[in-house]
Amino acid sequence: MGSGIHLGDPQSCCPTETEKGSRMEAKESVFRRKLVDVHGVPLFWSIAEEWGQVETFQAKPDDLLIATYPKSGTTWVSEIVDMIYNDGNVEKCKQDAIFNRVPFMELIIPGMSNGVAKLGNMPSPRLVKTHLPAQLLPKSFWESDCKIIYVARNAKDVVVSYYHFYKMAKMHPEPGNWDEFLEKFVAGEVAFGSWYDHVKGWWEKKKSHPILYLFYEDMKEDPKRELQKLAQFLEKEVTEEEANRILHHTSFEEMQKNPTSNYKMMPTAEMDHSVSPFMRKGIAGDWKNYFTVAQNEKFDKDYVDKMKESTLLFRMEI
Ligand code: PPS
Repeated sequence: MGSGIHLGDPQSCCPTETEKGSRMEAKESVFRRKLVDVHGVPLFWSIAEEWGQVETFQAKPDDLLIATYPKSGTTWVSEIVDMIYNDGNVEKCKQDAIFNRVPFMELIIPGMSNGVAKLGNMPSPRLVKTHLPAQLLPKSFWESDCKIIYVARNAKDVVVSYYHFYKMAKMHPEPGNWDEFLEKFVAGEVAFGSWYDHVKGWWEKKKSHPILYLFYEDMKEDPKRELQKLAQFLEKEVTEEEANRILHHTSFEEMQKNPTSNYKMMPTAEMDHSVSPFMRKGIAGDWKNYFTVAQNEKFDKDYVDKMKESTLLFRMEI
């Protein structure tokens, strides 16, 4: 199913004023649209329209999937894994933006981005990013027995990070104010659905599939230990010297100033860093600067209820 939205040929020169106007209109119409339900999960309208392409995505046995709920450390772990794959060679990793080295599989924005097509043109072994909940993952990943890394982050820091991201990344609907966004998050009415279902769903899948389940807070606490876990899972030798180089290159400070990892190579129309930078704070516990006492109490009460049947434990600070 096509969307019918065409942004024109980016190569063509000298558009007339009318063409310029209609391009702008088309561009604007891509953004800030309502989420659309796909099998019970709210997704960007264009992913929903092109769901057939995503569902039939052909994974290969040597694909490595990095799965996360949004704002949980996807970019961080992607950069670490890419460094491991490239034997700690910083220059190789700096050859392209992280969103090209680790394509976002299901992200389809007409005329702008198509993760399925991007991956189709990529040589193996491929690194693949997804935010899909486990039940929506294309079945070829399970059939091909792909290795999967899942990164989870505590819900309170996720919602704060997501609120800022909603404001700067225009594929999302308008977030409303902080209180309104928090309500939507708790109700699972945000892109990629319920955080609670996401982390629990992938935790369950771990029982039957090779999944390395990592926590953002553990990575903050002891990045070297978590790097070793990653290397072991990927069956890659990482020397002490390589490990130190990887840890330096993937520190928040380095990634924040690296244009190939800080998302500044993304068009401003899609992500406006002047509203809020993608690499915002990179800490655990920032939620304390946003939650009021009343919001926190309400959130905690609901959290206990939603997470009561799970053995998953999160640290809200370190
Ligand atoms: S996305 O858009 O869902 O793929 O975002 P994602 O990469 O999952 O999450 C973005 C948050 O991760 C922080 N980040 C880091 N924290 C610590 N160290 C490093 N190296 C690092 N890289 C990215 C980033 O700052 C976002 O969190 P907040 O809390 O907004 O700062």
